[in-house]
Amino acid sequence: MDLGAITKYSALHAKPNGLILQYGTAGFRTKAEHLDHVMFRMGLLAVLRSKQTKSTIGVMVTASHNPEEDNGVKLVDPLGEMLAPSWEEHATCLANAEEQDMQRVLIDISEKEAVNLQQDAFVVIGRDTRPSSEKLSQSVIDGVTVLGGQFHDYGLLTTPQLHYMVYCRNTGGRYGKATIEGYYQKLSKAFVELTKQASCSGDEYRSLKVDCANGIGALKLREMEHYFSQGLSVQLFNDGSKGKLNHLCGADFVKSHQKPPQGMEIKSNERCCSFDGDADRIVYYYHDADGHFHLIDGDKIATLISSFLKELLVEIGESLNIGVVQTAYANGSSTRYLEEVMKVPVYCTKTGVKHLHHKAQEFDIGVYFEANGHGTALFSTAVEMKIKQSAEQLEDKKRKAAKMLENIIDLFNQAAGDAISDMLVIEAILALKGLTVQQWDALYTDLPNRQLKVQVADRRVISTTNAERQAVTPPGLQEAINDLVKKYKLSRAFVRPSGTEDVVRVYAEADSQESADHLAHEVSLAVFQLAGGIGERPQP
Ligand code: G16
Repeated sequence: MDLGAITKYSALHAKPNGLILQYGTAGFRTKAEHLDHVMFRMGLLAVLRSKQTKSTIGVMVTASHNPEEDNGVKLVDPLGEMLAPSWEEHATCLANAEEQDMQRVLIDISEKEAVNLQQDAFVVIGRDTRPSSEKLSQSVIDGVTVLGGQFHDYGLLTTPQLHYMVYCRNTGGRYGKATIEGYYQKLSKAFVELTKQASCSGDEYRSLKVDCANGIGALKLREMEHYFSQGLSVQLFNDGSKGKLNHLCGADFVKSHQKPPQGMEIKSNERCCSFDGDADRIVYYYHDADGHFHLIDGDKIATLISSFLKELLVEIGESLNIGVVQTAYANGSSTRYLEEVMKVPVYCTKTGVKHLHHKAQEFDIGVYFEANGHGTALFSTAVEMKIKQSAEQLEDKKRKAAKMLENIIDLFNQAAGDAISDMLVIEAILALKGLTVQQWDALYTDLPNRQLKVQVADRRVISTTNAERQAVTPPGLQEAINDLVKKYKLSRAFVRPSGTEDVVRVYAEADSQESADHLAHEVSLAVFQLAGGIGERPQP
């Protein structure tokens, strides 16, 4: 380690005095102007992690669903997963070290993690379309090079594409080719193979409107569309040509406001979807004949996918264990439907893909989705091998189902939730099953719900337990929520500090929209009073 060079370069990426940041739900996120030092230091950390794991590590510069002025960074571990928890702690220590302590912290991490500093390191970097991203990714590169790491800068990528690249590189190409072409070809080939089997391939199944949140998803979908156009034609909206990133559009806006994005004209019963700013989330929606808006969120996506996978397994004659993983935000109706109608075990974890992904790995087939549209399906290596064999050996009808499953496995991005990959999976399933968007929506009826945000002086005063469904601190808050919930039928509410924005999130559901709205508002007031609310009191 050339400590002199590190000190010299670090001074060029100096930390603002007193700024403390936390590696949160999906890495560091805050105003872009506060992140230069964090980027440089994450470049350093990625090199150490690469040396330790003897693998390629990814660094993604994005703040996903956050406003355009924000930015963020997260590290991607060898198999395309989120960074291991102990390294998240190192990331927080390194990002917050004052200049004079940087060297000591770097040495401490290397010693604690037994990093062989002589080992080579390789880091791949991707970034979203935010105006600040290019310069910030250059700071990551500075960090990588000053510690002697090699790197490949992929430039503009969706977050899940970077996860895919890391996974491919560390599995000797078995998962796919670590190029953007490789990604397009792998997914499109599987999609076209699947849709060829669909008996319902009329216009209704062939066209889809996509709101790209004015983000990277538009660029990448445009590059990719001709690869799969045989099976699907996409019409892009909010493609970044005029609007602001995530502003009044995108998956987070549509899900939290329960209304369509601006900039998209929707005819009745037309199938539409929205990506978020870095294309790792997707939600679907449509307007019915009476002009009512219907949202199909991550819970219904998980239901569609897991029921299709279950049907294929029955046809093949395999009894494998499928599990569905959700978070506290999952609509009560979805959990009930999965458990009682589909007879699939459902598990609840804390918010954050890393928690869901980890749990889903426990099953032969693990389907995980957050209600906000972030998710994918994971298949164990044994399952993948078994299905490949079945696709070659079984007799006709079973072989066809096994072949389908083989293609579905290829179509999922198993490294991370991926809006493009999920969109193609959903479109293929709808076409194969001959389901309209209304029929899909009718699987069950969501309980009316509402999500709100509350500003407090320090959101860390709220701590939770039981997969974030209960507040432990501040004292009295959970009791207040319990009392409020009792006032409404079929109701449930919880609060948790966001890991990506400086807010406390409030979720409530009940038997009517009015009740859900009231309950969410009352819980917001309780948070404001008991957890140090700042600014204006929450308004109904
Ligand atoms: C990130 C995480 C998601 C999480 C979301 C909101 O999404 O990857 O798992 O649901 O933040 O997290 P929080 O409620 O803690 O702010 P994205 O799409 O912004 O990367």
